[in-house]
Amino acid sequence: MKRWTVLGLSALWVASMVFLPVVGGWAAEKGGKAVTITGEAIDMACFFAKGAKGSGHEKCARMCIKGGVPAGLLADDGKIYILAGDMMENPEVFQKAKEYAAKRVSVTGTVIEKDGAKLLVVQSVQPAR
Ligand SMILES: [Cu+2]
Repeated sequence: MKRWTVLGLSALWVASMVFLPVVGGWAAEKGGKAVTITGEAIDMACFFAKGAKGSGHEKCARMCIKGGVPAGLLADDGKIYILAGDMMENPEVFQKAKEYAAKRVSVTGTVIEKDGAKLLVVQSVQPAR
């Protein structure tokens, strides 16, 4: 990872820790409809910087996500979602989602779109068939 990427994503991560509880509560309040999206759990740093994904990148993806890089979902239709946890309702599921780095998963949750970015608030996650 390039240094600026690490710095930028670290800042994003810090911001996410501050705002996610608010976002999670907001999603629940709005009664957003849950959807299930299948794809690969990616580490956003390496994917954005060099398109890294797949089983050959699993070790790095695990390390990046464990180190605080945001986890994302590269959906089968090519769309990219930032994975977020509902820290008030369901924090352990988000932690579980991060363990699937570089694996195919089906994530159920609510999608919040803002200025072209898509956030997927994880309600449940399971290995994709
Ligand atoms: Cu990586």
